[in-house]
Amino acid sequence: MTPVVVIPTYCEAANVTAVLDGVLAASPDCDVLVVDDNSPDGTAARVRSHPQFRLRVHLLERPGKGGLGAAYRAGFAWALEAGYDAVVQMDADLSHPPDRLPALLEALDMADVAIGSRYVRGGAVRDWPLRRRLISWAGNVYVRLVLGLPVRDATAGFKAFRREALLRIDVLDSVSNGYCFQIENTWRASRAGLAVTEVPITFSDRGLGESKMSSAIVREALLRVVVWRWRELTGATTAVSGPPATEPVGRHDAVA
Ligand SMILES: Nc1nc2c(ncn2[C@@H]2O[C@H](COP(=O)(O)OP(=O)(O)OP(=O)(O)O)[C@@H](O)[C@H]2O)c(=O)[nH]1
Ligand SMILES: [Mg+2]
Repeated sequence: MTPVVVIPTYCEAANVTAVLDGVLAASPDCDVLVVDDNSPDGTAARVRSHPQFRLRVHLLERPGKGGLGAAYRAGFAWALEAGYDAVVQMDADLSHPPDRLPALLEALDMADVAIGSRYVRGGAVRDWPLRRRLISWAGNVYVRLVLGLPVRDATAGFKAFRREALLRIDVLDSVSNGYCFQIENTWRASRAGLAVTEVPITFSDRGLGESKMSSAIVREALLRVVVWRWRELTGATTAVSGPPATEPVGRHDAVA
């Protein structure tokens, strides 16, 4: 299985080289795709100057800041087109530990989607002030209750998908822009009946650079979650088309 790690960046010049080095060292089979939205701080130039550029490190440049969801959709489309069997999504700010990549990818032997989870046994959050912890905890409770998701970390952003899983959840048709994108795909995977597993990770606060989190991003998530549930209850929509899967969609490949 050849995996690719998709990393969206906006003004991550201070972090991007370290995250690339971390990923390449942690998982010798992995390629990396950075999706940069014309960062004014020269993030793309740092990627181009990486010794593995055009070998294991690739760069997709977009004309301007279009949101995390749109960047991931562009990156996933590139990865699917390129034929990768597994796709990992990961932040560039070193909040997601590259050394958990092998565990995440290994989990895809038995599951369609593997979530790097802060809230299962063995998972943790490091360096976050109490206020951030409470917001994250409350956000998770809200999402899990409203959408009824059977996972502990419903807002996680460090995830691995089997190729078939991305196709199954119609990921390119997802609609969220901000961090709601994370929730949307977990919801789509759950509703499609995919096998979703959680792998413990220790999440660290970003050390360098600025957060892109905003009240608009939080509002988008609060609102969309309620609208999705409302539409489900009124029969107006389902997350994905087609019947639910009864076993991991990629399982046969995994054991073959
Ligand atoms: N390409 C692209 N990347 C983005 C955009 N917004 C955020 N990102 C990247 O998405 C990842 C997550 O963004 P963060 O600002 O760390 O947001 P967060 O992790 O939800 O919030 P913090 O906990 O405050 O760090 C980082 O790698 C960002 O550089 C965007 O509009 N375009
Ligand atoms: Mg972050």
